[in-house]
Amino acid sequence: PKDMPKVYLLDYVAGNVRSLVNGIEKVGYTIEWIKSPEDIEKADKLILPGVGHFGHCMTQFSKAGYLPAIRKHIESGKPFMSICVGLQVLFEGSSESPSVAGLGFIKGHLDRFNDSSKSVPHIGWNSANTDDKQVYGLRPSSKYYYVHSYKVPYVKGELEAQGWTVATARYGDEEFVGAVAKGNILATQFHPEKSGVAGLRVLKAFLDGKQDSGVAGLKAVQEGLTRRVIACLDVRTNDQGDLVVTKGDQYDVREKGEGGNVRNLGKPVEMARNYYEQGADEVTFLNITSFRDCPLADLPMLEILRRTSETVFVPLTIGGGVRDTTDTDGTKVSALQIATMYFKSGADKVSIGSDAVTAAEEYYGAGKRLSGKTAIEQISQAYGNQAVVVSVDPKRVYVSNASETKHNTITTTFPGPNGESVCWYACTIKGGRETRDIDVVELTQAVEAMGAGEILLNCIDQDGTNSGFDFGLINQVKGAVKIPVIASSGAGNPGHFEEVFDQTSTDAALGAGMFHRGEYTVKDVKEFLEAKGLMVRRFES
Ligand code: 1PR
Repeated sequence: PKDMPKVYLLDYVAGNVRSLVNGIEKVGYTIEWIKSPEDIEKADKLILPGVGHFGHCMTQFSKAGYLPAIRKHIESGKPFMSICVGLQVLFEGSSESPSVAGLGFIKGHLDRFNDSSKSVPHIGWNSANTDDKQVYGLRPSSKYYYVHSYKVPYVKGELEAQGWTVATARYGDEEFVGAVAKGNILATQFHPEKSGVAGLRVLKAFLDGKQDSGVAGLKAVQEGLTRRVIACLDVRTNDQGDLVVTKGDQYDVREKGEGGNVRNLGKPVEMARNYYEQGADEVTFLNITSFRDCPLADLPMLEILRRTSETVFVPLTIGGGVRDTTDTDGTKVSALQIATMYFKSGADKVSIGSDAVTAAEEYYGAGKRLSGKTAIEQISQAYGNQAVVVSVDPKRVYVSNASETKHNTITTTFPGPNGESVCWYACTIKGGRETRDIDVVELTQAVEAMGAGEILLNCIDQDGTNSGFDFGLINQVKGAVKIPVIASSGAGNPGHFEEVFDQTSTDAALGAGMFHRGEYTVKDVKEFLEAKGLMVRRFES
């Protein structure tokens, strides 16, 4: 695409910039990477992608000598856009890194969301409400994808007095800045490249220089964070060697009967795209075999991510095999290196299963001391907590009463084989094949301390049963941690999604089999929730 107009992107970030590149190309522009401060002078339109930590981001800029060139670009009046941490560094400072000064283009400081009554990080689809102003394609009826723990509190009139137009969002009782614009500058706390068609519209409006292209004069139809609905694809090679989407019953993915084949429910890239077009708020791929016989650089999952991120503009999570390992040629490869390959290929988050359980056991073994060496710690330090999901595969262990075990028990509505009503949830590894002596409360608290940003909470007993989620399990984990929890396993119809949002305080809900078998679409679920008065993001085309 040589004849397309160019956009310059600063090449400093870790994290997923592939989606931003894909988004920019999708709206008709081409990318040029800035590799040194001198390159910035060549830029007409400059974009600062932003992922991760405030202090880390500022330090990277200043070490590489970018700060004067960025300032000069902004002051020259040439188009400048910054995203997420890119917005944050335009302010004076952040409580995330109190000793590091921001660029100070905008007066104000960031602080952390209050987690006393809500999950932090703030993850999901929220508004960017511009009131009576038009701002680069923003619409009050649209929702945009946010993922962050720190925010600029919104105080009416303060930024406006400095000449900024502000778009706001609300999380619980906190109102914060979703986007700001003035003259040549647009900065968004949300990720336009992950916000579906609504986000691409903002990118295009910026690149086309159409500041006054939004919809004004309306209040956001409904303010606040929407109910997140996630589609999950378990992927593995079948007996013919093809990579297929499969789905187990209680983790058994083979057809019943003699010589049962691995269930083949379709092709990963096509299915992900369908779910995106039905309105899935995120798509998760779990590589449930680890493709051990192939060099890591050729992992088939990498190609799946690259192709999916070309057409799916919502967050992508990839799990399976994220751990320190040895490559086919004998070289050692760290979990962080594997995660890096996934992020470069278009993933926004990696999900860690078995390795998280082992790490938690070691954490308790060492008297709750962090080693700094676990995959969770290393990946969250490099890419931010929001990039690390821990996938939990628990199984019920029934006891006749709570005093029989040292583990955290609940009273369950699913009676045991001898009519027991008390159980604890044992964590498993290796796809449920091995049960460990650690419960879900212990595990999730340990991984939260290590820096995990979200919990993907499966339940082996419910998986593939289409009989609904395990509310007792979900509430037990929600009561144990502050990070968001995704409820998984057992969804069989749209009503189950309504129930889980009603009966638990889960932050998101995930379905697999009911979508793959074509029984219901993601759109059916969203429409059902909306009819019941729950706020959802509608797919825009
Ligand atoms: O241990 O870091 O290599 O990660 C392996 C990952 O693969 C883990 O996230 C683990 O949950 C997953 N996994 C391993 N084996 C299986 C299997 O099914 N044999 N699948 C498996 C887990 C469970 C859910 C499923 C929900 C919803 N899949 O993700 O999608 O239960 O299903 P439903 O709505 O149809 O009930 P590592």
